[in-house]
Amino acid sequence: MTGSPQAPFADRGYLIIPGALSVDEVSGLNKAINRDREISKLWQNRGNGRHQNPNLLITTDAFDKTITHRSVLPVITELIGPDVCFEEFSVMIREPVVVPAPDPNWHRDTKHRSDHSLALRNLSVIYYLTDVDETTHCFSVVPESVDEKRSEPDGRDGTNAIDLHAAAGTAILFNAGSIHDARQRITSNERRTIHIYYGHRDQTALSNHTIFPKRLQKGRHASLFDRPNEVSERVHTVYE
Ligand SMILES: O=C(O)CCC(=O)C(=O)O
Repeated sequence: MTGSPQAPFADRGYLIIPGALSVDEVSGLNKAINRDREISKLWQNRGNGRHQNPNLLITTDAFDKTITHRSVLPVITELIGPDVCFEEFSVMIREPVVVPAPDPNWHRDTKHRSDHSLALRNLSVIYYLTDVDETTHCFSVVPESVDEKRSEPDGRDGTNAIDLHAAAGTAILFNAGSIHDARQRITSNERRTIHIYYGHRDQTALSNHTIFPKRLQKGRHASLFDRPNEVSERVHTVYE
């Protein structure tokens, strides 16, 4: 990406990186999802046609590169700071919808961090793995400036949400404290996405959704994984 990521983040709390993943990478990841769906019992049916697996990293290493990808990690590190750490990983599939699509359930995933220059407690990356436009489900987010975030807003009004349409391979980086949800549409297309969360090493873990595989704590980006959540610590102790 060109230009500093700070300005769009300060201004509206998100930015878009088109072509973050190549066509070949997208294709490889979709094949890995197809394989995983055949063998894994870790997929959760979350209702309304939403299927999600927060533990794909357990059954395959095919997604490791998306967490540390050269097109996003330097940007994430610049936004969060050098104490950035990994928090959570999942893959989501939203099925086609033939009946009137459910309304969005506007929400904020986390609080803000008022002592951070961008009020960032947690940052989320969404990779689109299928093309997303006005005929498909899309991710939708309410722009909110850093000054608004510093006042720790708690509202859940999605009236001003922006629908983000982009090609497969696009990465969306957003402040997880922003108001957002999926905008579901009547569509014959499945939408596939990867959702990754990052935070600060000095704060408590965001969740216990994802077990961190030990291999990630040994690689080139080991420091990103050196503040595991509680469930990962327990698993590592048991299987030491
Ligand atoms: O599916 C989407 O586009 C949004 C999902 C979401 O809101 C979330 O995971 O918190």
